[in-house]
This record gives sequence, C-alpha cells and structure tokens, in this order.
Amino acid sequence: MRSGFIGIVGRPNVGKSTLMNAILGEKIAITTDKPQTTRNTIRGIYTTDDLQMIFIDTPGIHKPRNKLGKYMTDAATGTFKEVDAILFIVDDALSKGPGDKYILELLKEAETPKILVINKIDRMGPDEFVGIYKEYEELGLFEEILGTAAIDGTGIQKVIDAAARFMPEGPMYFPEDMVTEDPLRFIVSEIIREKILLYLQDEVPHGVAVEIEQYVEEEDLTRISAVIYCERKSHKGMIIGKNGRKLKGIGKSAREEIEALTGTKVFLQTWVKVKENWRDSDIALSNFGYTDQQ
Ligand SMILES: Nc1nc2c(ncn2[C@@H]2O[C@H](COP(=O)(O)OP(=O)(O)OP(=O)(O)O)[C@@H](O)[C@H]2O)c(=O)[nH]1
Ligand SMILES: [Mg+2]
Repeated sequence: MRSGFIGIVGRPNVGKSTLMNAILGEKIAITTDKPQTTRNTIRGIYTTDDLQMIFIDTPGIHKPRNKLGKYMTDAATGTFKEVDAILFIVDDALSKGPGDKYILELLKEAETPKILVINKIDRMGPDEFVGIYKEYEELGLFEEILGTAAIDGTGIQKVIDAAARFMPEGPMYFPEDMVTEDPLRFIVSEIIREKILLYLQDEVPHGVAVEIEQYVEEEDLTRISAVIYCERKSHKGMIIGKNGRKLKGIGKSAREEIEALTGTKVFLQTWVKVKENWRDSDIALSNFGYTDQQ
C-alpha cells in the first residue's frame, strides 16, 4: 500500500479546484470564474486498491490586501513542505505576469518533488502550449510537465499517474469510500458562497462570508439557517436585490445543490448582515473558520 499527500497550488483562477474535482470525479471544492474563490485548504481523498492519495486544494497565491488574503496565501504556501508532491497549476505563459514568477521563487526553496500542470489547454493553440511547456522545461525544476483541460477531464488520468509515482509506502489514512473529511456544514456554507460569487459582480462577493447558524437533520428534511455577512450596507442591498429577488435566486440554486448532496429535502433560510471590514478583523476571521486549520 502506498499513500501520501499532494498539494495543488498556483495563482488564483487557474483551475486548481476544478482539477481536484476532476481527479475525484465529484464536486468537493467550489469553483467560479472569480479569482480568490477558495479560501481554505480543502482535502480530497482518492483511493484505489493499493493507493491512497490525499489532494490538498489551496487558495490562489496572490499579493494579500487584507488579513484574509494573508491567511489564504499562508495556507497555500504552508503546504509546500508538508506534502509528498506538489502540483503547480498554470494557465498562461511564465513571461506574461509576475504572479507565477513569484510562486516559482517560493517553490524553488521547497525540496518536494514538483509536477507542472498546464491547465485550460482547450483554450490554447498547439504553439501556445508548446511555448509554455518549453519556458518551464528550461527551468529544470519539474519532474514532469503535463497538459490538462480540467473542465472536461482531458489529461486528468496522467496527472493522477504522475502524482502516484511520488507516493511512499504508507497506511490507508481514511476509509476507502471517503472522498472528503470536511463536514457537510462546511460544504453547505461553501455552496452558498459559490452561488453568491456567481450571482454578484466585482468587489461585493469578495467581502462575503457565510456562517451556518442551524443545521438540523430530520428524517427526510434538512433545516439550514445561514447568515451571509458582507462588508457594507450597500452590498447588503445588492445581495438581497430588488424585491428580494437576488437572494431568492441564490437561495434556490444553493438549495437545489444541497438537496442533491444530502439526498433530502432542504429548508434553507438566509439572512444578510453587515460586518464592516471583517476581512481585517482577527476575531471575525477566526469566527468564520479562517484560522490555522488541520
Ligand atoms: N476553459 C477552461 N476553463 C477552465 C478549466 N479549468 C477551470 N476552468 C475555469 O476557470 C475558472 C476558475 O476555476 P477554479 O477551479 O475555481 O480556479 P482556482 O484555481 O481554484 O481559483 P481560486 O480558488 O480562486 O484560486 C472557472 O470558471 C473554471 O470553470 C479548463 O480546463 N478550461
Ligand atoms: Mg479554488
């Protein structure tokens, strides 16, 4: 039996969470077109007869503008030395921006084996892919360089096989049918946050946190109350929308997804509250679960 941990790291929005979900064949982490969607490290467990790999999806590494951003970036870089292999995900040329260069500098310091995954190849011409490949190959930093389109599963098996090569002899850490150890409450709060990110634009969604106040499982019904926190009164108005329509839409699409997850009917109540500048408040961050974990 071999087992181990694999960190999935990279800039925001390159497709880390989509890639982890594709590996697991299940949606564990939320994904949106907005950068900085993932805020915590999220573990997904992949098990076969003689192998268990725990993939750790991490927040996109970026220049933090507040304490939440610092927490996120620290959570991501903190995995570098704790894992058996690192998947570094990119979706563009190294020469295009400072973000990937910064992460590379950090990666160079970690002795952990690194695999480069060039994602979103469905959007690239062959020349573009080869260009990115060569740029990274010259660095001599990666054990392997692969191309994927996580969105439709292209190249995913090769990523799994490449990561498996670096797994040491080890125990089964988790039961074979377990895909995540995150509690349902957390996943539910993330689903609600995903819908807010999808329904709202610009700065509003980044200042949103979701707290589950009540989670009661009855026989065929799950009762959930959630509080949506935002940073400004004007944002509260935008989340609720005209005649409450926006919030209703958010609630409905979250509820449908939670019902599919729990296999029960769901009664979901949502409230919107304002907590100014919570992203720079240690107490609020801790209340929302953005504190040292695991
Ligand atoms: N065209 C295309 N889009 C993709 C692919 N993989 C992911 N995406 C899209 O890219 C966006 C970002 O995906 P995420 O998985 O949320 O990215 P992330 O790296 O986890 O982002 P953060 O959590 O913000 O760091 C989403 O809109 C995805 O649908 C891909 O292979 N091809
Ligand atoms: Mg993500």
